[in-house]
Amino acid sequence: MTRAAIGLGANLGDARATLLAAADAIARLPGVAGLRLSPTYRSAPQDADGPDYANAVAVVETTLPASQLLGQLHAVEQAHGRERPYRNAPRRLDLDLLLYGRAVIDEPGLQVPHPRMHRRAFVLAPLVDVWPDAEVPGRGAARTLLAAVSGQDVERLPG
Ligand code: PH2
Ligand code: MG
Ligand code: MG
Repeated sequence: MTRAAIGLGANLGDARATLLAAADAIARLPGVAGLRLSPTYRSAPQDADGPDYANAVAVVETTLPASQLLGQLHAVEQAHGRERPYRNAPRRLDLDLLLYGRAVIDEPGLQVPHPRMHRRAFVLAPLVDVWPDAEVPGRGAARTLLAAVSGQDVERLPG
């Protein structure tokens, strides 16, 4: 079993409902167990445009290899009508494989840890909620990284 962290994001449609439905779909994947979902956060798009985002992080235990887990995440994105008209376009659902244990993977289409997660409060805040001692290989403790980006505007939504 490997512990993996998955970033969920959406800024089109009923973003919060989509994140919950996506987490449910991930929890039901064969080879995935014990999903824990963070609270949802609202933030302005970073390096992107469009409406504000809803973001959350799910932590799972999985027997799937990282590449297969990513393939399954892409299938869940597709099932929620994900389109990719241009890079960082507004989207109904974005699922990113953030961490896969302590693995460092750099293959076309599969980079773990996610190459920009260490500087994004909208990833680190929900990650620390569900995996307080998470380590980002090569970058350090998620909690320390979060403190370094505390100036970013992210708001934890109630409920
Ligand atoms: N995702 C991006 C680019 N910018 N900004 C926020 N606030 N939330 C995101 O999920 C996000 C983003 C590319 O995936
Ligand atoms: Mg993303
Ligand atoms: Mg993505």
